[in-house]
Amino acid sequence: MLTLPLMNDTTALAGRQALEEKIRNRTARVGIVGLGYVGLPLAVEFAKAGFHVTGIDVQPSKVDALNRGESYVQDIPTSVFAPLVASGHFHATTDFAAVSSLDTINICVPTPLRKTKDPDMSFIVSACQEIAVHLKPGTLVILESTTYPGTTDELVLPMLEGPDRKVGEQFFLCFSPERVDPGNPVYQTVNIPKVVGGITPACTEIGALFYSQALQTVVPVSSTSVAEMVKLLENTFRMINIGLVNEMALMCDRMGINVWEVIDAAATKPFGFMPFYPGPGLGGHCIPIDPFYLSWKTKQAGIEARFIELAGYINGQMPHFVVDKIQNALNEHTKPLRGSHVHVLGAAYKRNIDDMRESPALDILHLLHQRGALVTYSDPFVPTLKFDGLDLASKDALAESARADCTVIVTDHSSFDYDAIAGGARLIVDTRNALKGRTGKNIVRL
Ligand code: SAJ
Repeated sequence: MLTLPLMNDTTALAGRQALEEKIRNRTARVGIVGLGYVGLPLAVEFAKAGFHVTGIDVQPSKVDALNRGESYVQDIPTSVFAPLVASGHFHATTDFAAVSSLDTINICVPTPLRKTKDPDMSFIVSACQEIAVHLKPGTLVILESTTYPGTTDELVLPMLEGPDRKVGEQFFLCFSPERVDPGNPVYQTVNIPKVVGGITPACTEIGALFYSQALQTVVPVSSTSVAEMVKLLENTFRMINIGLVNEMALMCDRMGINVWEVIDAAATKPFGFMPFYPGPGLGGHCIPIDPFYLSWKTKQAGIEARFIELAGYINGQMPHFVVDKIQNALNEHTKPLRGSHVHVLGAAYKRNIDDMRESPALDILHLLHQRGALVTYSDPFVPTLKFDGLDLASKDALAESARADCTVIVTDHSSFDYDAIAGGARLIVDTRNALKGRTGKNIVRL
């Protein structure tokens, strides 16, 4: 007489084989939860590969725009997206009941930090609560949101597993770090190697099979924790090296050495060195945030992430350093900061994009305003700005720089005419070396 476990094994194997077949012949119904700068490009790649993709988002305005064939993500032109909607390869909904008809689900929701620098897992938890209600047997679930090692195993798995839903048998669970670099002209979702690790070997194999249908390179790893840690190493590496060069900038400033020249010369070393550049602070939704997911978790494991804490402190000090530099530069022109007109060039957190998240420009504008300066700004990607109760509109860069007592380059958008600006500005503080080798009594560099 067959015992139940054998029966279950057979059923589970059949379920796995059925899912693999649907993935291979691209009849699997793909679901993407969270249609932002990560989820939408991923949805587009699978729709392009011939899958039927259902996007699920909690914001009706996003769902409505997408169902009209309109893309709001910089890297996905509407001209590319609209045909996928028209052909029926993509549709969006706010209704998680759609999960019951899906074979694969990628979770691409935000993982911000709370004010206390603790991870905010609320987006992942609410997505998993909704998925758990509708998840059908034989489904592949992949978490992509950047998070601390152990999240998939300790938080997501218990929310999805149940008495008749065992991971690796009745459903499959992986972690795969998102590596989207918004605005990158060379690396986009399709050609960025995709790391994926599962709770069980079967999960990893199915996760790798899934991504290989739409993406060029897949990198399977042995567990979800390894995959979670890969992403944190990548971005912690970046954050700490930026902290290092920012500290070098502080040292060089004190010693009267041009840090930009030092870095450019060091970068001639063809091995064993990778240039990073000082700046006005650390912005964005990844680099300033992700490392603190790691340090929060390591604290629980009883080990201090000292490099992360130190780099976080140094990077966090850069806006103050920049405003002190502005104040000292004005002082050299016998002008107090209070009452002086300071014009900020560039508000977004990095060049040639419109993203304001964690932008150091906001810290600099706040500090200038707090110290009594009259602040204006120019940013072709950011038409209006609200801070400290002020409601500013972007001004013409050339005209306003010529009027201001001091102009400060905070974000070096390519569209600024730096020669003309430097030629017309009374005083210019360059925090990005945007003026390169240009010299002049009116130019002060970080
Ligand atoms: N920054 C510096 N000095 C540097 C590099 C960056 O001050 O040498 C500043 C930027 O101005 C910005 C912040 O750091 O304020 C973050 O810049 P970023 O170039 O790291 O750009 P992000 O935030 O878009 O980071 C993304 C990340 N991608 C993912 O997490 C998937 C990161 O892993 C990429 O390495 C990075 O893009 C990239 O290389 O452009």
